Amino acid sequence: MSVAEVAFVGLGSNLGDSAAILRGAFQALAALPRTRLLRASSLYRTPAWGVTAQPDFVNAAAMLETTLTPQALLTAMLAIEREAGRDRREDGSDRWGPRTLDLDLLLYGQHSLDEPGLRLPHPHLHQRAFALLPLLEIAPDAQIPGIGPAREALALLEIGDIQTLA
Ligand code: PH2
Ligand code: MG
Ligand code: MG
Repeated sequence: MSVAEVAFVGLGSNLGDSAAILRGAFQALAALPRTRLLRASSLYRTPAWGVTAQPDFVNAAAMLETTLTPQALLTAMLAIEREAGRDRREDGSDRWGPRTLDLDLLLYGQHSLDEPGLRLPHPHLHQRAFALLPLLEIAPDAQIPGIGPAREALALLEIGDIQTLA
């Protein structure tokens, strides 16, 4: 039996009823084996980052305690994405495009990992206000391995027009 770790998952959606999809995703994360949902952030409306010519996203973050390995947790997250109707193209050409549900493993304890399909901490976390803002809501002292305090990473960014959903 592996030790329990605290992991953070970033949730995002910009296709369909994104708020309802994210609420369903929190429930699905809470129902994972060997996993407890410790905290769920508010939902945030955020302008698309990267490929900007697409609808606004709804983003959020979840704090989990889990004894799943990061690989097993990621596999379970991909199944939740599929359940929510996420249709990944074989060639990955929709990687930055609109999606019903995107679950990203942001942090897994203080582990660093570089495997195909699984990099920890999430390689873009420190550059993305849409991920850092919900993360800091539920974990104000979060540390990003190799980077530093999440709070300091956010302070370097342009937050832009991010709003909490009522
Ligand atoms: N996800 C992306 C690319 N751009 N922008 C926002 N605001 N929110 C996201 O979740 C997001 C994005 C790739 O996964
Ligand atoms: Mg993503
Ligand atoms: Mg993803």
